[in-house]
Amino acid sequence: MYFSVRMRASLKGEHISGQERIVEQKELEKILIELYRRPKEEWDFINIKIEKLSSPPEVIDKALPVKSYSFPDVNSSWSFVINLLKTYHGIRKSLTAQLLDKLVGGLHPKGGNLRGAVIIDPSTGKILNKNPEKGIRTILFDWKRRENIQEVLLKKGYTERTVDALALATKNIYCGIEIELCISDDPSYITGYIASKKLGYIRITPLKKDKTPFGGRVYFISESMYPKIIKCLREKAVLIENISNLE
Ligand code: PML
Repeated sequence: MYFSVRMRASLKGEHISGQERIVEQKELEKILIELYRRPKEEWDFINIKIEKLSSPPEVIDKALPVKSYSFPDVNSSWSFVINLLKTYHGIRKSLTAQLLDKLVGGLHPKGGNLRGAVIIDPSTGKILNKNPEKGIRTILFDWKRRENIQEVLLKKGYTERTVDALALATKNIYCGIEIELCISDDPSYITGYIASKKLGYIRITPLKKDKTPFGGRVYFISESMYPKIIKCLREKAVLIENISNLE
């Protein structure tokens, strides 16, 4: 029997920390304490939600392969992303440039960050979210043996954010998202990534200037796939067994 456990913490209405876990019943109490202790910053609200899964999660053998690139400045990183998406996915350069600009300026139509992703059809540039003020969130994903994976990734110099983002991106691509583009909304975390089946998980530093309080996620999918993919992102529970090659 498996359970989904989700934690989110905030301070004065501002999101500060969140995490997704999928665990067996015997681990439940331990994980609840872990999640309760996870927010490093001060919070005034924490929500920990436990849900029994109606069927066992799908197991994905391997996460996306990881590569890391570092550039002297944000402009060079952006050119790299724009060229990569043009070469491998035929995405118009002007569309990627516009989305990168939006990410670092805040994706919410009324200003600020959007909880969840903006969904874009790459051929038209159209925003597919039914309610543009609500982002689409990927939920129900985790590593099968999170502690081992985390230990390996941290030893190799990756961060706890990579542990979570690599699992999330792996589920996204499994559900049929063509490309994910992510810039952290943490002002001090300037590494972001693009993920796709063709490219794997490509980490890029710096994708924004230090102290920029904005970021978020863009998912590229063709409009006809929208219902099927959103259902998978929200309803399909997946556990990832292992990491692929790391660079
Ligand atoms: C990485 O270091 O692999 C990139 C992680 C981006 C995380 C986005 C976030 O959680 O804010």
